[in-house]
Amino acid sequence: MARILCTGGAGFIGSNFVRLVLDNSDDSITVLDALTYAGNAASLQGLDERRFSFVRGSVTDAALVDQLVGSHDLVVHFAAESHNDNSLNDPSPFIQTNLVGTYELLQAVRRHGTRYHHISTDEVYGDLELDDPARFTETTPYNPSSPYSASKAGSDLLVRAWVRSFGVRATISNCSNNYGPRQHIEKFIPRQITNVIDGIRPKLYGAGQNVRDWIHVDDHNRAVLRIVEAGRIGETYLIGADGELDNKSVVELVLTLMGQPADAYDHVNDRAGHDLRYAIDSSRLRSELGWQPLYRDFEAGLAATIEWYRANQAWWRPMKQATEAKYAAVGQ
Ligand code: NAD
Ligand code: TDX
Repeated sequence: MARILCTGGAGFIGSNFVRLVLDNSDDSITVLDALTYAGNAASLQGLDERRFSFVRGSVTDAALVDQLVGSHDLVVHFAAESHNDNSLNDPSPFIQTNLVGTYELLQAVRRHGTRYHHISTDEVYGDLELDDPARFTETTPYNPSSPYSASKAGSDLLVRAWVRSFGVRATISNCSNNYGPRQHIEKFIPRQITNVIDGIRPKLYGAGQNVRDWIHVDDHNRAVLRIVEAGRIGETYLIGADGELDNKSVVELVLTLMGQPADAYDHVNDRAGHDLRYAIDSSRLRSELGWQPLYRDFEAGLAATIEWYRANQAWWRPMKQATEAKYAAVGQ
């Protein structure tokens, strides 16, 4: 029975992680979350309070972080500013949360000797050409494109340095694009689903050729648990489910599954510095730790996600207008 400190647990991946752990173990979880625009307390409603508690605060608050890390056995660090488009408009919170926040956590786990798992992204590797047979591996050089991915790359490198220089017991995982329930509607898939529900045409950046490597959020979180359980200290594991698809195909599939003509979308301004393609080679995770994705049918996973947004309009509706207004201001 471990006491887990989960940062960013009111966000998309973190809230699904909390539910997975509570449903499948006897562990207890404390969520530390600042409830920024991206955090949603409703994502944590109805959990068993004997094994779950919530602390509102920032990972940049050194005293709070030290106190919480000192009373837990394991830290899983999800908290981040996570949206590329926001990082292009204002990089400042990305530097604070992703770099300074990770630094404070590392200092605390160093003082207390606490096991630490660092959640990161495939975006630290930059992008691949559309016709490149290569995929990212654990030894691909870092080459981030946006302020978001640069801040995540920097935070990964802090972890590596704290392992090597201070003997911190840490692992890192870099995952590809997640989809599933409770994802903020600023992100690609839930934005288009909620647009269609609201009678707004989906918005495709540029020509829509960009490729993302989709994985269901529960498959990501099951991999994280496996790494925490059996991963080698100091190692990096790439998490991916062989889910490469271009954005145009994803929009067409959303429209078709929602009973609309497949071409009922608009092309809008492209993202500055838009990464072309991500693709993960997750051989290490599969061969060393025996992980495999359970969600192998993207269309079925997407259909279930659409159902979740249809059934949970109270969860996302309060943020819809402000989210679309922010995009409209930059022609997206
Ligand atoms: P999210 O934006 O949905 O959630 C982030 C959470 O962190 C929110 O609840 C927010 O309130 C909280 N937070 C932000 N700043 C904080 C601070 N200073 N202190 C405490 N809490 C703070 O993000 P997500 O999509 O769930 O991503 C979680 C993690 O997974 C991030 O580290 C991200 O880089 C990584 N990741 C995401 C994806 C993806 O496809 N979404 C893929 C790979 C890796
Ligand atoms: O309206 C849109 N139209 C569109 O074409 C939006 C919001 C996005 N896009 C494109 C941009 C990307 O090519 O869709 C793709 C996915 O966009 P996002 O959902 O913003 O994700 P991405 O930028 O790929 O980053 C995501 O995966 C890696 C997460 O947001 C990151 O946190 C994670 O690290």
